[in-house]
Amino acid sequence: MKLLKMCLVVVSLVVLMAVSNVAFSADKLVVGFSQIGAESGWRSAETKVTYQEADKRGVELKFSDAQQKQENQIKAIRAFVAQEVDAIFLAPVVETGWTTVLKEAKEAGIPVFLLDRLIEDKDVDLYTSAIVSDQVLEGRLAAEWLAEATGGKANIVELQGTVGASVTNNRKKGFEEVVAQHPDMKIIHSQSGDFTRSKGKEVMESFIKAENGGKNITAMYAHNDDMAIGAIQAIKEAGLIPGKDILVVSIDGVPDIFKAMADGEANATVELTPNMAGPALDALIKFKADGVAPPKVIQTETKVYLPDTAQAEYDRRKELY
Ligand code: GZL
Repeated sequence: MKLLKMCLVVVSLVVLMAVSNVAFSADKLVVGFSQIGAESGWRSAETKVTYQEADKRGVELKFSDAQQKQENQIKAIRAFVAQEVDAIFLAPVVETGWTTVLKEAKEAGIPVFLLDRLIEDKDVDLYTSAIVSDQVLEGRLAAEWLAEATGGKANIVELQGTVGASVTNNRKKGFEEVVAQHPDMKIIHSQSGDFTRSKGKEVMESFIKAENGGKNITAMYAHNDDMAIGAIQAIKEAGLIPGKDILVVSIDGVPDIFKAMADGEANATVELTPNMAGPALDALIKFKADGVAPPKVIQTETKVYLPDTAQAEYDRRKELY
């Protein structure tokens, strides 16, 4: 009899452990993150911060690097659907081409959160929330700084981000809106550098070549700091002084642009936080807990930084990136 009781106790304990384990594992959220790639310092920082934010919240992250290819992002999303993740985070490399695959995620009952870029308005019902900055404002602030710095008189060359990306269209739109208010500010060249340092340098070299060795260029506006850093190299190799002969304004706020500003080679940057995942995870956890949909857009902060705080900002940020 005693042996029977002992067996019953052991069996109950085993069952209890199994149930609690299932309950525990069921509590651990699993998020599939389709990341664009590692094209810039900012993008790599976003990935690093996403892992940190997921760890803080006990969320399991399944990560996919698309190497800037939309077809790889689409494959990753399908894989996440097949793995029945609790949610999908997507940084969409371009605005269009998502309808079919996001419908598959929706039909599977998996909420999609967009990070740092948007998709076309017609698909607005295919994602739960977008965590993005005000990218039009970023372009406006860059142009307002430049108008102030040049007294509203400048021949500007523009290094655009990835063709077809929402952020490229928005940063261009904001910048042009302000330039249009100043008859003596002109964008004399504008071309994509695809958000990379190497392409930014290459395109800037072509602008310099087309404009009398760069002597006709007053300022360079880059949609991100990495292209600006590549352009700075091209300006120096042309025998000109970046930050002086050609003013440099860009967006992101990565450590190396603060280093360039501290060295007098860049003039202004508009900060973009790499922490899009924190607000996204908080919205997801709340959504899972109470079923209340988060706002369609969760907007992150924007701030302009100038050389006066550059060294301190560089010292502070170099650990974070
Ligand atoms: C902007 C983000 C951009 C960064 C670049 O939200 O999508 O992509 O500004 C990155 O550095 O390549």
